[in-house]
Amino acid sequence: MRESADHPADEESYDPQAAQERWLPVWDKLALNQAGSASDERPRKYILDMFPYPSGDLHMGHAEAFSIGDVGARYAMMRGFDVLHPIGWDSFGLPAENAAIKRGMSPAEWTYSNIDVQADSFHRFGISFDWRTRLHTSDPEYYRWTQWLFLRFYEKGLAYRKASPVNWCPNDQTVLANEQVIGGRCERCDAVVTKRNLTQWYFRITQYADRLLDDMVQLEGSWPDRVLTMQRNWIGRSTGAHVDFAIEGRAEPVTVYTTRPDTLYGATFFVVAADSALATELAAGGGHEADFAAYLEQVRLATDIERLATDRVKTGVFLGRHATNPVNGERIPIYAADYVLADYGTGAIMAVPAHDQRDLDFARAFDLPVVAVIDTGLEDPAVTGIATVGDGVLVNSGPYDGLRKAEAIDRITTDLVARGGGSAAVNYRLRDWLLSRQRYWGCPIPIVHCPSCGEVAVPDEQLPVRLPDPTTVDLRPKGTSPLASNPDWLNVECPKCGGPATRDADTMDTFVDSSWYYLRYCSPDYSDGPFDVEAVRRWMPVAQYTGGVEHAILHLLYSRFFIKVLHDLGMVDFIEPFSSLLNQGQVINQGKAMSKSLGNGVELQSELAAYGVDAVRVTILFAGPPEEDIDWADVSPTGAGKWLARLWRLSGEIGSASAFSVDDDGLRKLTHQTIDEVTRLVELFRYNVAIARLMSLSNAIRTTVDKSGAGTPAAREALEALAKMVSLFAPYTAEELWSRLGHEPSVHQQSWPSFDPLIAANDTVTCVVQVNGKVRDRLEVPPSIDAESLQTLALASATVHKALGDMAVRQVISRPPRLVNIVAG
Ligand code: ANZ
Ligand code: ZN
Repeated sequence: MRESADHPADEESYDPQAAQERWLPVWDKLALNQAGSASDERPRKYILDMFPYPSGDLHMGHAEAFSIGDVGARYAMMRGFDVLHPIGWDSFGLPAENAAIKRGMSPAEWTYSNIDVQADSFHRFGISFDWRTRLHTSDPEYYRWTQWLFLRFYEKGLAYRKASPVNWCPNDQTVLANEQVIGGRCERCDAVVTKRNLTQWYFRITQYADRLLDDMVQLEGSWPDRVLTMQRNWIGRSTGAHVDFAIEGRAEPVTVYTTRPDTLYGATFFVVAADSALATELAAGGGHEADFAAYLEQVRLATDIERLATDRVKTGVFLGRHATNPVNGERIPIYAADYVLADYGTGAIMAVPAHDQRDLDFARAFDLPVVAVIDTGLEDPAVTGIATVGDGVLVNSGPYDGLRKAEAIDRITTDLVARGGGSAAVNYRLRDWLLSRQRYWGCPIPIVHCPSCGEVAVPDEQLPVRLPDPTTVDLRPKGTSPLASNPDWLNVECPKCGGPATRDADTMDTFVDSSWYYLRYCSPDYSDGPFDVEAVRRWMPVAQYTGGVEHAILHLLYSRFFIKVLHDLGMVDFIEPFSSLLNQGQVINQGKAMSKSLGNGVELQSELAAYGVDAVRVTILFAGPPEEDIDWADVSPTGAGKWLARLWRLSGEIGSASAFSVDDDGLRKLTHQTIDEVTRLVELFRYNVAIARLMSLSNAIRTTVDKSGAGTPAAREALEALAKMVSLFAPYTAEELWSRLGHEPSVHQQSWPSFDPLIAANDTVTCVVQVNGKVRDRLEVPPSIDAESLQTLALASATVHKALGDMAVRQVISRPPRLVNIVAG
């Protein structure tokens, strides 16, 4: 960036901290950013950021995510939209409880003091929130409605209890959802996760599997493709058939789920999940009971992820029993093994070693026959040890020989159905949502267990079921809910019969809280329901949702599920909550995620203290497209600060000069071209390029001021437009400019600058950008562009970014207006 030798002293005179002190109280008084009322006639736009978890003060990741969201919100406001840009906290959760135990304070104290710190930081960071929306999911006024919603799900049969083997963290002493188990370990504490048989609450999300998949067509193009793919894979719909296998010595056949009924003639053995009830039943009387019992012990220690790993040595036990292959009458042995899961499909499979790698590995380990039934043109799997999974022609398959795979699937399924031995079937990888947690700091489940009435819902008028005072319960993890340790809280009258009963002592997964918070924001103080249906109708669905890709699966899937249920309950009239989604990248340092152990952490607060809010925001937004990671080692908050100081200096010169009559048509042209470009770039989320354009405009203003004087009307026009556009990225500096140009606050109440196509109409020239001699981009630029602006634009180009990859820029040769050559290596 350009150094201005003529005004060296002025650089120090812009004090960004003083600007913050000056404008924050003014903005508070003006009550900016408040969403309009029901009678507001402007078109509405709901801009949402994933709400924070109050783990401590804000960090660089928050700064990035919220800066990005803020640009969208501010832009919409300036474009005349009535904008809802709310803030709240996802304030229940295990870390608060663990921290509280460690520090000997209550989870509420820890949580709410962190929230206060974060709220204060957000306020100073200048994010355009409507603070009236502020909510905390751990407030009784909020969780009352989480409980109310749970009861509506319960009434619909969508919340139920069942006993099943669940993931158990022996350290945190709590159940974990599958997705909280990473590589067999607890996501939070890294302890090795085990299995336990427990009675737990579930939401029947599987009932919505098809709609969760099919409604994604609405999101195509406005959600990142990779998120849609992750959701699809998570739901994991597959189609195939159910096939019945007769079992010797058992009256009833056992059904298997297969996606490949065409391979039935190649089924040479049969496998049941070792931890299924069926395995225990079949093992009894088979003569291998002891082996089975020992094996089962070992299986209980493994997680599903380990069990399904293809590269794992296959283990299992023969149960001493046999099944009959329904198509050729062959007698095949039955094994129990852990690579078959108890809760997928039917928990039993026909094993086709020639065409399924896991079956083949098992067959080789146990010396079982391998019969290829699809000729794929590849070598015999029995010899190579590599199962052939592709298309081909049926062989060794009796009447079906010669058919192709797809045709064979149809024909064999039809024939099975005709004989009453099977049916077409659809299966999902998605499981029901396990929502109970055996911890204190969460939303209590509003159910009472009565010895005579069974499960009884707490009546709506008795909500919320409040958490007991933390000092009256034993918070230490012990495998049962801490809530159960307080008899005064636990023992209640049954709401139905009045007899002695006990409360359900589990609390809800915090993903329940976050599945509907965005609805509450529409009417945060509403007391007749979780949300005012009319307010939700006005604001929802969310126009722009910004947040981390770590929430690509669960939070988004659960929120989508909630909306579909609420739609079926007649409470909302749309079926997808978030019309458009943006996943920001991460802030990293020296090529690696920031971590304590690497010592490469960058503290947001110290960056803010050193450079001011605006320089940090501009640095983040200028670093690259919002989806990409930002390496803090590669960016320059100093450079951003210097640019802002230069703008500030221009505003002093232009603001105090009296206007002349001479003008500068070239600058006027550039101003209007810049407005046009920046408008388009902001709408495409190309904030970095937009900033680059604003930098070139500021260079041009400086040139005009130095050449023709600060009183040139075009210079004022340019800087006024610039102040408005910069307000998206650097709200304090923009306000300084606006006021030094002689206007009342606030620039944040101004409309987006208007663009005059007649003034902008121009002979632009095409500039070629090369990286190491290869053309990577073509830019339309004004013929009068200076070398430095051209270089900035070239370096901000997305295709140049991509071409550079990990290479460092060694030299930039900028030959305005037609060529930029970047040397990198
Ligand atoms: C025979 C077969 C032959 C299979 C073949 C595959 C290839 P997706 O697509 O994931 O739904 N399977 C069924 N239930 C299972 C369980 N509980 N645990 C582990 N594996 C199970 O996979 C369905 C396929 O996975 C089924 O089709 C079954 O193996 C296996 F050449 O049946 B297949
Ligand atoms: Zn009762």
